[in-house]
Amino acid sequence: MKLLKLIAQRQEGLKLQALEKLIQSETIDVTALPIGSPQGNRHPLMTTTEKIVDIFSGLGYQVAEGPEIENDFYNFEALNIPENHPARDMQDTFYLDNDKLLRTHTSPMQVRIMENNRPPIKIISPGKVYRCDSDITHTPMFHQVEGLFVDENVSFANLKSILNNFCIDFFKKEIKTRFRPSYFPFTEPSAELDIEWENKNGEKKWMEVLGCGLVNPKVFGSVNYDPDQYSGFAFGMGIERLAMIKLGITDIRYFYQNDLKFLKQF
Ligand code: 2U9
Repeated sequence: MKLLKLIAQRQEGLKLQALEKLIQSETIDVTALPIGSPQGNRHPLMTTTEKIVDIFSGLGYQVAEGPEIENDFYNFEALNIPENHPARDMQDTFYLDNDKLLRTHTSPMQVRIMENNRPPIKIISPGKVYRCDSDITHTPMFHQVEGLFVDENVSFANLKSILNNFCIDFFKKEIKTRFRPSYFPFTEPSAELDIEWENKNGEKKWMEVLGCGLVNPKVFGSVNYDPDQYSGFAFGMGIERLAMIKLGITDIRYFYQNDLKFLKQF
């Protein structure tokens, strides 16, 4: 009798053990990643923009973003680009009607900020811009970051120092830079910044990286700043161009084709 009881108890125990094992093996981890599904990664234009914004944020620049549809005043007039200037040509600008257009640079946002604030102004403006242009280094839409610093006694030396440090931080090397005289209606004097960069064959070449200059006093006139009291510097860079130099990409169109073989390399 005692033996039968012990066998029954043991059988009950084994059944419970088997049930426990079954429950364990059927547990579903709802947080587990599906086996073998491809993982995404950040787009190289995204990481490049973030790196640039990070560098300038660390120097106290505020990010200012704004509308992609602009009007003639903010995109051209306020920036000393007069009515008959070639940049306004129908071939370059996408007009929506007589006054509305797709912004050709992010500068209009900086005009809006100046209009509503007094110096010191220290902003960077990242975003999409549009120009009627298409080949291996140009697309009708591309991305820019522009910067603006306005205060009393801002000099070209301040601009050179900020941009030299930016290049060292962005390209992660002690690289050589040079400033070449240039022309933009919204800056005077104006310059382009080149870096010395080694191409795939190991040859050193000067590569144009960005444009810059001291804010043209006429631009201060458009926002009622006294050009005798304030000065400022501004710069603008194409993000696709910087990403192409840094990552060794030869055709701008790769950025927009969503080809995983391209995107997975970064
Ligand atoms: C204000 C006043 C001045 C912004 C600037 C450049 C020089 C420049 C180009 C770089 C490559 C455009 O993307 S690109 O084709 N930009 O060279 N941009 S100075 O100057 C400003 C901006 C705002 C109120």
